[in-house]
Amino acid sequence: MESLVQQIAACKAEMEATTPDTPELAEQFRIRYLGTKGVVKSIMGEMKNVPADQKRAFGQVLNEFKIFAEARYEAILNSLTPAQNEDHGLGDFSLPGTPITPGSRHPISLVRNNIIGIFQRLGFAIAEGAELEDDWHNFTALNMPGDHPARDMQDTFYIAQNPDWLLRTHTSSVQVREMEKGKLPIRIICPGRVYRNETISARAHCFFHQVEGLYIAENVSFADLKQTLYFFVQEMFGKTVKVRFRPSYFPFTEPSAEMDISCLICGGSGCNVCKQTGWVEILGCGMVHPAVLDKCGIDSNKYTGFAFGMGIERIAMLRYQVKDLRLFSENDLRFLRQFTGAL
Ligand code: 2NM
Repeated sequence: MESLVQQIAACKAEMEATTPDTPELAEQFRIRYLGTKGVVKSIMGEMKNVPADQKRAFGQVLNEFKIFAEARYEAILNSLTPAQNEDHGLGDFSLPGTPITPGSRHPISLVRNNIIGIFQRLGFAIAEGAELEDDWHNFTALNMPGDHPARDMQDTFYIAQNPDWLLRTHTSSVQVREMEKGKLPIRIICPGRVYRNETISARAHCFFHQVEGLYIAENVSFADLKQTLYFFVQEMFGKTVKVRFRPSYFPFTEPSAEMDISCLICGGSGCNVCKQTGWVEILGCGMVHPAVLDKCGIDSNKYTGFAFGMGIERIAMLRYQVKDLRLFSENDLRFLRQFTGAL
């Protein structure tokens, strides 16, 4: 123990006498005294040879020595000039950083969240699924067999390795999967990206975003469909909005309809947004076709349901008066920054 105390004293003196004046020398100092194979560690290792009755006292000496060594190293670092200490050829680290401007939600996300929120308040749950689908869930289960003309209108992208696989053309495929689970009633809202093989223009793209809804239970009627969608547009566009339903056709619903709202721009008097009609189309809807229910394993004698689908881009274009759909997928910050704080 006596010799160890002497060793420590000598080591302290040595440390005080060394004055490394470059970062490299300071690092050498650290390695020699404080490194994993350094002097401090090796003297610490002597603890095991100290007689039991002296361990306590020696422990204190050792601890004080370690603190001394660390303080000495700290002092050496501080004595280096700021440039030596901080500039590793990368500039002056004491300068303020480049500010990072906070981002904002994408307008499609804003509108999607808004739509989802309204239906959630009506008791709809969110259901999501894969963008890569098989023929059955995207087409056949929805009353669109291989030779159906509606397939031309929803031409999509097929996967070369397996002709049964494709990029979904609507989120109805998620609804088919929910129906197949067989748990009723079903009240779901399905947001997501969908694909169509279209020539790209200001009004069409090879992908867009959709929200589809589905409600299946006993005694669900077309009146339920109309009232639900009327509530939705009042929440979305304000209480003064008017609606109209026009008969339409979808293979998966019967009857089917298209819903228009009174033009938000001119209030119905006629402008170029509504093409002088006073009305703008916002979604398609209908009563789920009994053949679709049966294909999905639901007893069409017991259950009825309604479904609807809308394009988020379309609603966002109306809400923000965006004239070209391509702006939503170009990632131009001059466009996207305009939605900071929107909604
Ligand atoms: C629409 C319009 C009308 C629809 C139908 C179904 C399902 F799975 F229940 F058959 N899902 N979505 C539907 C009905 C979608 O979009 C314009």
